[in-house]
Amino acid sequence: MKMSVVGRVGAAVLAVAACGMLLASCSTSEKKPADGEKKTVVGFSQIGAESDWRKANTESIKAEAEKRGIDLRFADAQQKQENQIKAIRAFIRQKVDVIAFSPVVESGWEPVLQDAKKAGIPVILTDRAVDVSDPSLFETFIGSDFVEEGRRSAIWLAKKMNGKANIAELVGTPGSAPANDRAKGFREVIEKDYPEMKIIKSQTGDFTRAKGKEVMEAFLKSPEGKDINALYAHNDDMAIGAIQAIEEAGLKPGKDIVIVSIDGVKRAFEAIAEGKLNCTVECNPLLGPQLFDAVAKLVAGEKLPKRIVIEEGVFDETTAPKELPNRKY
Ligand code: GYE
Repeated sequence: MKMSVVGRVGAAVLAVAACGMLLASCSTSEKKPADGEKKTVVGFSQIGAESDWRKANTESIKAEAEKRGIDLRFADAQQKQENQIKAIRAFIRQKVDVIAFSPVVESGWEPVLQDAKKAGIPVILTDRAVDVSDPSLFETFIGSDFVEEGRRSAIWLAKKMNGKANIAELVGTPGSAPANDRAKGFREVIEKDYPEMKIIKSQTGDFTRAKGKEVMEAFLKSPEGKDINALYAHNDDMAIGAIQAIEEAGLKPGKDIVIVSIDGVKRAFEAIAEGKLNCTVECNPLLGPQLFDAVAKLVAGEKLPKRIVIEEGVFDETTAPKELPNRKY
């Protein structure tokens, strides 16, 4: 599009003004409360510490709360939904200003969310979604598009394998949004476009390194083990565990078995540099700033969009080395 000089100057002025407004609104929401001023109280129920992704996510949330002078009540559920429900009930009793949580599985949240609604406490979902019939039970869901991550993994792998592979799949925590959606997006692509890309083994490794290793060992020992030439792991930690199992079986990860996983944690970039992992599809855990921007808006009485999607990329042998030094998690 052509623009006159005046038009360009006008646009620049507008852009500067818009930036100024953005900065102004940022500085208000990021401002620490003055002495004696009431702090915003946020109850956050975290899933656990199952992966490097989760640890980076927790750090981001705690650091951002600290930076903004939020009174953060943080509870670690050790991977159990019942512990998350207990924590949310405790936040309701404490009359916190906002409840936020990352739901370990998708179903079973209706009763506790209704209690929060009755108490008039707004709820923000971070990272993982819930399956509820009443969308008014939460204000917004801030997180990645896991179906798209599954599609990206399949597209990358199909290209690398020239459309033909016997794939082993390490699935995330059963019933969790990322496990459901990453399985779905991957299948959607191979079923539509790549009839010779076949998933010959699929089992959960619960998003942990130890389980990823254990399940990969079992895959390799199974009758179909010798046919596996590709691995799709729903997160990097399971891929790292599987790499160990592949090496212990006398095979070369990254060569005999081509591996794609999701998250993009630093350890995955290192494994790509070592030639043991082939590709990581990014899933950004640094959700603290967006979470507390949303909290500030709720406290100010503003309405939030129902969905806040995180932008992310794909890194393989050709692009990962350049990104490694910049990696923050
Ligand atoms: O991919 C995995 C973690 O919910 C997106 O949970 C998150 C997933 C992430 O344990 O590493």
